[in-house]
Amino acid sequence: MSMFCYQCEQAAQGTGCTKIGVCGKQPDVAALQDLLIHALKGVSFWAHAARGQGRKDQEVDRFMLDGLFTTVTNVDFDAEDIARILRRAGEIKEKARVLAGPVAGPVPAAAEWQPAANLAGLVRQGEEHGVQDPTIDADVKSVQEIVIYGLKGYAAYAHHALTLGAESDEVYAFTHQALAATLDKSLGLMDFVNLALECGRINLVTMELLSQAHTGRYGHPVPTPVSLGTKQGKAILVSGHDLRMLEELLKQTEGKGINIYTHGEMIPAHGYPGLKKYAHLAGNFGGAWQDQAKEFGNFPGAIIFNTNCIQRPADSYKERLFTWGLVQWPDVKHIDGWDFSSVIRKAQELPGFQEQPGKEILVGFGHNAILGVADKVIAAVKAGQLRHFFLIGGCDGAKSGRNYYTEFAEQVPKDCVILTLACGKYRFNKLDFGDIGGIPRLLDVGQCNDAYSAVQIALALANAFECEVNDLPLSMVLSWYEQKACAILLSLLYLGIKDIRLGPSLPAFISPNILNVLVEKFNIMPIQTPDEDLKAILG
Ligand code: SF4
Ligand code: SF3
Repeated sequence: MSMFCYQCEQAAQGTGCTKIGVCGKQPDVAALQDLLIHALKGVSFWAHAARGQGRKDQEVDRFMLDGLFTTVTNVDFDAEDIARILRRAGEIKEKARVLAGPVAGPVPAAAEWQPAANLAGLVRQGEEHGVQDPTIDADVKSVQEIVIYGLKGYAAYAHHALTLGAESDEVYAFTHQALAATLDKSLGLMDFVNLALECGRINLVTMELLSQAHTGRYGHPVPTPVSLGTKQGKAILVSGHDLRMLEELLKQTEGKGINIYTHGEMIPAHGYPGLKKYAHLAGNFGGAWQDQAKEFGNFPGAIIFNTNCIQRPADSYKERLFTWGLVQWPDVKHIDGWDFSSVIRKAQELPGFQEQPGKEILVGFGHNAILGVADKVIAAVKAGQLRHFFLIGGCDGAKSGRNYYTEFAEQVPKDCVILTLACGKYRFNKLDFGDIGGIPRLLDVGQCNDAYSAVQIALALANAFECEVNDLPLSMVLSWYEQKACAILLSLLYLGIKDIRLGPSLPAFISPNILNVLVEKFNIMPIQTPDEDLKAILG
């Protein structure tokens, strides 16, 4: 059985995974995910038509977030679970069809799709609806996929926002419009280019919604030291991006002698007043996601994933591993809903940590915290003490070429400040960078979705210096891995940001012609060596 997937930076040979995913995705799961995208296009065909007549449905809209997020890299590896979502997609599509009523013109096959009766049948259907489609022009296909990956990316953020009770009709309307557009044979390249930029705008809307949901519930992040050491006591490790899930776990473990540790993209949680107030939010454990298999064996407690990036669990910790939300791995215990008692029981059975003091690193430099010291920052720039800002951020990953980001950060001259976000920061966030007149040289803005915060910082600086963002002494050196990074990149392009350096390699789904357009219009460029890039930026 073969497959084809090229949606992430790990795509085999830089072109696509064809036998098994480098991420561990099996061909049957790949086929089911392809079928899910096909099914979602069908749902959106009807939902978009219904919206044209002023009718919409909350269940249909919200289902789109679940469906799209399920297909993001390193989220759901469980064929049975995706089959369940597909059966649900069949029901939701019928609901949307009734909502739309009769439509003029041809009805595409995706809108007529019915789920096969069993898993094997669904896999066969999926194989007929793979990503590759020789009937579509290569450049159109490339931009269609860019749009779809952008949708997947912001669906993850919209999903987190919804967990906190925030949602936006604009996001749902665009999701349906864009997916329905991929079925419309009358549309051409420029239509999809415009949809891609609009996808970037909608991702900004979504990231803002999520940022407001986070700060509304937990307050604005404040600069906070995070311990890399351990506290005496039982332990639970939380990995992923979902702060609400962490909050519920903190509540349910209060006073039980269990300490909660953050992993990967959960580290910004320590900066939020509404989360740091829990004394048993003890510290951060391990590096970025790709190190989990070698690190989790050393964690003497229960471990739970609430979003990507999960990897094939090693036997050394599989039995104490849990998933929550949309994350699933075959034979790993899944928590449905908000009752974490089985995770707590597991932590209580395990030895936990001895006290081991460790280094502390600083988090919590969201836009509110940075803009709070904007006067100091601006004065330092005007006095020539602060020469340049570098935003070095994005996803981490397993490729050796990612050492670039460590070396780059180390080589940034002492009179420059580094802003960082997302899990790529683990390449350098434990190094000492010192400060410039009290301003730390490494400012951790937060999770990948806090790219919204970074944009706010850039806009405020541009305002203070009465210039455009592109004219600021600011350079973006980004790393990408999965589809949330695609959504963020589209947002930056929508904002007209130029000269972005992107690595460790360029996406396989960008066709040569589309790459030329990106280079011409936005001067986007692949990373070279830290030395060459720093020279090019600073002169
Ligand atoms: Fe390969 Fe990435 Fe697709 Fe996994 S998500 S199959 S690693 S391209
Ligand atoms: Fe990392 Fe998976 Fe993308 Fe939120 S945790 S940035 S890769």
